[in-house]
Amino acid sequence: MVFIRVKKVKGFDYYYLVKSQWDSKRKISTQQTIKYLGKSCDLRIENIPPEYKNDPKILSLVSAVTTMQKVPEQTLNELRQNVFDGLKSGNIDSIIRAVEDFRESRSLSMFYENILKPILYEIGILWQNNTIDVGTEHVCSNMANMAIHKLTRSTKASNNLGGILICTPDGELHNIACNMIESVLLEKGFNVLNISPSIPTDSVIVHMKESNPKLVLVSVTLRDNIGSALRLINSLSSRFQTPILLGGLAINNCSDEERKRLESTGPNVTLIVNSTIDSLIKTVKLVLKNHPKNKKLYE
Ligand code: B12
Repeated sequence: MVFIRVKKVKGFDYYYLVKSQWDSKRKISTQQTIKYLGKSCDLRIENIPPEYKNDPKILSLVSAVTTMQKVPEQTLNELRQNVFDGLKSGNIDSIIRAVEDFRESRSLSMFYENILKPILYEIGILWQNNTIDVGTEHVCSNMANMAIHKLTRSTKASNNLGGILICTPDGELHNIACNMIESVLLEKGFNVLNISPSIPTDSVIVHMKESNPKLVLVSVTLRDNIGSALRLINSLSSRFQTPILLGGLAINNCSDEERKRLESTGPNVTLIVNSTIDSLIKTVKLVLKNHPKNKKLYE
């Protein structure tokens, strides 16, 4: 599997093209840097070695980054500042006003990926440094969820597109990413059941039985919840053959050993590392297309 790894140094993103391989002798997965791609603002498709240029995940990231490169950094920073101010002051109308133009000329997923996500990451740093208090962090995250809700224009779901169940492991209260992913999937006409955040594994099983989804997305944010995620996917994959995609901050940052343990729970479990929402949507379509019941629908 080839993917682009992001390293943040002094506020700038640097990209590396990385290959993840399973070493069957040592029983670990190893990661080898294929190429250093430089600063995100310098990323070009020409920098990608020819053999990886058609990889959907790589294409999607390069396309998202290069489209954003066309928006002047100053415009992006002003928008981020407006949205951040709206989140802190609880002014939902100002957030929606600030976003509408961007959303029309770009896309909702780009707003989430390039504006809202970096603000939330920044909020995490400010909270960690005690620059903002917990109350402000809560106001911001509640407002982020409200904005996502207001921005979601669901397209009439075709009953055949989906259904997708989104959940987090027991104990995981972070669900803004789940709501963003749900929002984009709804906009694209998928049937989605978002049962995040934290519910007991038994409840997830009940919902699986009731809704019979064709795909499950599990989002894990806290490092401490890797164990809980492991128990959840173990339990799901021993009962259902439904494909499970596992992602989120904790998955992006987990060790090779943890990754291997998660992946070895079952053949239907796939870890998605550092993917954008757009490339996740492509993966979702691909998984659903390969689902025996859907072959005709997605051809
Ligand atoms: C908002 C927030 C909260 C809110 C959450 C509200 C809510 N409804 O979600 C509240 C206040 C509840 C909270 C609580 C806590 N939090 Co908090 N929180 C955050 C914050 C600021 C933003 C999270 C967020 O929404 N990010 C934006 C989303 C869009 O990014 P993302 O999750 O990475 O998702 C992207 C990808 O990862 C991917 N993705 C996500 N899910 C999936 C799933 C699949 C299948 C795929 C393919 C991809 C994918 O797609 C998304 C878009 O690109 C982060 C800071 C940060 N860096 O994220 C801290 C942070 C996550 N929290 C942290 C901590 C420590 C806590 C607490 C333990 C604090 C405490 N002492 O109480 C509690 C734990 C609560 C719990 N049991 O879960 C730490 C985690 C550190 C760690 N190593 O695990 C962080 C990183 C802050 C920090 N800098 O230290 N938090």
